[in-house]
Amino acid sequence: MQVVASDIHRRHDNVELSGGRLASSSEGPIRADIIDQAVRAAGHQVISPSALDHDLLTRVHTAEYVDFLSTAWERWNQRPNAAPAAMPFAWPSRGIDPVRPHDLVGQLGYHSFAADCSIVAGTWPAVHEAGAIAASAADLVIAGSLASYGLCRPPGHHATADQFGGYCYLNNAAIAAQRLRENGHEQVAVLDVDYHHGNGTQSIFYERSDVLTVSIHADPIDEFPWFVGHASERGLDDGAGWNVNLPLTAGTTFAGWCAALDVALQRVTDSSATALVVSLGVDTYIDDPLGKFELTTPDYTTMAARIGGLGLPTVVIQEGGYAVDDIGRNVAAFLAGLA
Ligand code: SP5
Ligand code: ZN
Repeated sequence: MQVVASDIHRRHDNVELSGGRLASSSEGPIRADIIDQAVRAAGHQVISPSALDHDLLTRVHTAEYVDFLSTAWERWNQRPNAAPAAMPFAWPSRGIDPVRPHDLVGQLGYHSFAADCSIVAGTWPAVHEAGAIAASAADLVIAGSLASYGLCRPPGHHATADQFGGYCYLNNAAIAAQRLRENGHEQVAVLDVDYHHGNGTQSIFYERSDVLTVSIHADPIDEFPWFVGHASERGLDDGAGWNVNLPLTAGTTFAGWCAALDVALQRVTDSSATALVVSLGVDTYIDDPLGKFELTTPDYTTMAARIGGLGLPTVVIQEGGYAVDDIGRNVAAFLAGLA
């Protein structure tokens, strides 16, 4: 399978607020480096991305947000005694439509929903490159490949049209889906198998019927992103019926997970999609430090074979997965099942 990857991700190496302390992020450069090694060892061909089309980016994210993200570090670093990571400490109040503040710190809160993310000097180049990787992976499928894999880092599925959070800044899977939509695929489906709910992808396509969004994830009543991801969220207006959430409880094994996959695959089939984007998080792994599901390495091969059984051209986009010792073999196991 063709893999799109880049070393530029290494420039994004930041901190997160975790358990009341600032700590080195669980979403570190080592993740993508280990995946890169594993896919090369498995014999996949690795290519570099093409330049990202700025207009495509601003059809997924607001121009205001893209402008904010691309300049936030520079603006932060001009402040006296600037810390090495830009972070918000206040967010919009519930029930009040927020006015966008002028001040950078206010804008950091306006454009985010969680403090597991911070912006460092290399964040923008890395997140922009991840977006380019997603678009290029979609281009491979548009050009006729049956499957491609975008080794995106940082991940993207939590990022909404104008907010970062959950280690995500630009929504790579949404960029891939939008690219497919604009190049011959009238109906696209996004299947999110990351442990966490894909709130950003849901939000971006919530009022659209041309992109079906389906997410299998830990029930937000017990897990990040806490406030979104319930089964009752089904889409709005034109998008009514075009979002499917399949929340599962802690301790879910592959058998339980597969029951949700059956529902997800049936809905994708019913949508008449001609192309599929998979948001591949391997934080469903039994030893993942952030997740509480119990999938094993061979389960990823079975999962991918079942997804491949749809017979749809498929763009796989890397999302989470924090058991770094096993992340390479878990991703390789998935790609082997799809091939
Ligand atoms: C893409 C993705 O999987 N994002 C997940 C974001 C979850 N962020 C909050 C996690 C808080 C866990 N803090 C414990 C860190 C242990 N090193
Ligand atoms: Zn996750």
